[in-house]
Amino acid sequence: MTSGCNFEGCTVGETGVCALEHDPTTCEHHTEEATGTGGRDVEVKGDGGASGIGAPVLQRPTGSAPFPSSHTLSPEVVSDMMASRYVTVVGILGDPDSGKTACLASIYLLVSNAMLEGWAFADSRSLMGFEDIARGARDWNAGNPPDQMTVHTDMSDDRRPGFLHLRLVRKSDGRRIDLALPDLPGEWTTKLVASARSDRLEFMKAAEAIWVVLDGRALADKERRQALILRVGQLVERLKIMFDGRRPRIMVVVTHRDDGELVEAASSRLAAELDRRGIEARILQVAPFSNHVDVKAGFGISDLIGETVGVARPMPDFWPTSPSRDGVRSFLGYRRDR
Ligand SMILES: Nc1nc2c(ncn2[C@@H]2O[C@H](COP(=O)(O)OP(=O)(O)OP(=O)(O)O)[C@@H](O)[C@H]2O)c(=O)[nH]1
Ligand SMILES: [Mg+2]
Repeated sequence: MTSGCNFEGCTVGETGVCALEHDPTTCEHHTEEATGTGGRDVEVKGDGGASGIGAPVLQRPTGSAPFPSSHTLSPEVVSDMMASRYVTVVGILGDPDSGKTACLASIYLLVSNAMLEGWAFADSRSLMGFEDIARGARDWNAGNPPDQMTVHTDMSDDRRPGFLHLRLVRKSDGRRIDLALPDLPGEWTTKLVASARSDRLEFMKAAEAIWVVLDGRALADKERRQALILRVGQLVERLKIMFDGRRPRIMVVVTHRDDGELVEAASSRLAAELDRRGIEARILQVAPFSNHVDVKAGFGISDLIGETVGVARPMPDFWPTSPSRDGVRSFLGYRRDR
């Protein structure tokens, strides 16, 4: 006897076919169990048992969620990207409030408005990360810009950097470049200078360029200038130890260009300090944002990108043509004169 029927051997509950070839609904052996819902359904429910009610309808996936929890990319994601294409990793150092995040927000705002001179947007794997840092600059109050375009950077994980990714196309030659730009808190730099803490800056060993971001207002101020220049000297000493030989290109990025051009006294002392430490570095003045009409927001940013990527090496002539000369057995003579 099975469900739906009390006749020995009848499987109408499972198969819907009556062993006595009766109409299952009128058969005398038919039992209530099979009516309405049908015996098969009853059996299926029986599998799950009463405990199946309210249980999850989908099985839990075995792998972890593919989306990163933060809007920036983890070093592992950047490393995977580097396995498949050439990525220019940039190390961005500088004291708190020097303008590191402002530079990144400005790059994003310029490129997203097609205003980054010489460059066009191609892709980004961290658009939400860029949105997060650029959002402050959009919150204008009745036509007045916010007091702070960007806010102090806080890391969700104080041990690992978070990266922003941007793929740009250089308009002059169509070259595509992938940039991995970390938005680090200024404390990481102060700790590196003060106590040589460099474990969380390990990623910089893969960096092609390092931006040392300085607040232009501190350089302009005679009282603060010397202390800042000395700290830059100490920072480059730390970098020399970290890199031990092969050093990425170092660029000194001076923000707040909108408050005035870097005075000669400041730039020459800064250059002398770098020279004294045996470091070759370009000094670039930028204004990611601007409070003055005569200097446009985004001043110097496209130069900063150009300098970071470096000059394109000229391609060697793959198959140089040489003019044919009469009376010379060119085939036999080929390469003899090279
Ligand atoms: N007008 C003007 N404001 C700037 C410039 N550079 C940075 N700022 C502002 O200075 C403030 C500090 O800049 P941030 O980029 O947040 O500084 P940070 O180096 O990222 O600081 P931490 O995250 O604390 O390490 C922000 O309000 C910026 O909008 C600039 O060139 N001109
Ligand atoms: Mg910041």
